[in-house]
Amino acid sequence: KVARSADKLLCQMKNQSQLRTVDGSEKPFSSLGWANFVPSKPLQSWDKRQGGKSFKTCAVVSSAGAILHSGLGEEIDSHEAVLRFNAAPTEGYEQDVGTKTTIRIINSQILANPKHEFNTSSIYKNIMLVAWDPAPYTLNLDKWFASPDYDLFGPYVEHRKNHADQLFYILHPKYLWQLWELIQSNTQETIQPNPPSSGFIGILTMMAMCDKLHVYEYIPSKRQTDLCHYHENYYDAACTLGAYHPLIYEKNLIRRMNVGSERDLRQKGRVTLPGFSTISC
Ligand code: NCC
Repeated sequence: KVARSADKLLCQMKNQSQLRTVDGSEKPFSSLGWANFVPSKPLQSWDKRQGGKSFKTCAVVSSAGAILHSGLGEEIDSHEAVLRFNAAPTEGYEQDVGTKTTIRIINSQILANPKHEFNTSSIYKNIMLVAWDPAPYTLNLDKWFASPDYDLFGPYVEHRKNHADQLFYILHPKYLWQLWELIQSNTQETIQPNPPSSGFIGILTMMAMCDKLHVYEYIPSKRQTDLCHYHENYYDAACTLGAYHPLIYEKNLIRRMNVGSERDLRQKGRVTLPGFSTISC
């Protein structure tokens, strides 16, 4: 039941993950007038399944230490869109991670913790931002609004008011738990109901928004290391294998969907995935 072929898996992902953001149509957001300050161009505008216009080629760049000394910068920059995570910088690491950033997926800590300087740091400017926070599994939006994991709502509203032109979305928790279900339904073990990592969320989001994508150093290459991030001198194997997030299961799933070669995986840490719009189920 659990061992599915790549095609079946891809179809399951395509059919059971509906890209969705907080758009102000539901309570409590509707009563608070959110419909007026979320971007008028929805994230679904890039999802061909929902009538949008997708990116042709995309790169997803994990923050893993193993990308150091990869020399992949130029290759990464050659994609139409590049997705990065949280506070991962490009400055000083251009040779290995590239210079281009089109979208950043940020968890709610980035918005809530002053150390990230969300309002002033240049890494969050002139790009598309997609934030997430793990709502209760029950999807009670009132509860979520009253007590998110880290307070992202205040900073989000503030940022929307000051930078109305910047595309900035909050993923709908329903979407996050759909992704979790996809991981669980393809895993023999029982997984804790903790949300997927930004990495998995970013990959699935890009499968909805791109015709083709390359994911770098999410599945470790031959450069695998305990160095947590390429930009930080901190060592912990859990960054790669997981503690809170069901990382090992996410990664198994992505590995099983890879349509690229084993050589690219080993040498570059590169997985190739088709966009949802290009697969017929
Ligand atoms: O570390 P983080 O993740 O920002 O990494 C982004 C994504 O890259 C992949 N990754 C990272 C390191 C590594 N050695 N191997 C990897 O495969 C993962 O897919 C990861 O999701 C997150 O997912 O949001 C996370 O965020 C950090 C932290 O909140 C932010 O970096 C902001 O400082 C979390 N760390 C802590 O809370 C201490 C991490 O658990 C998950």
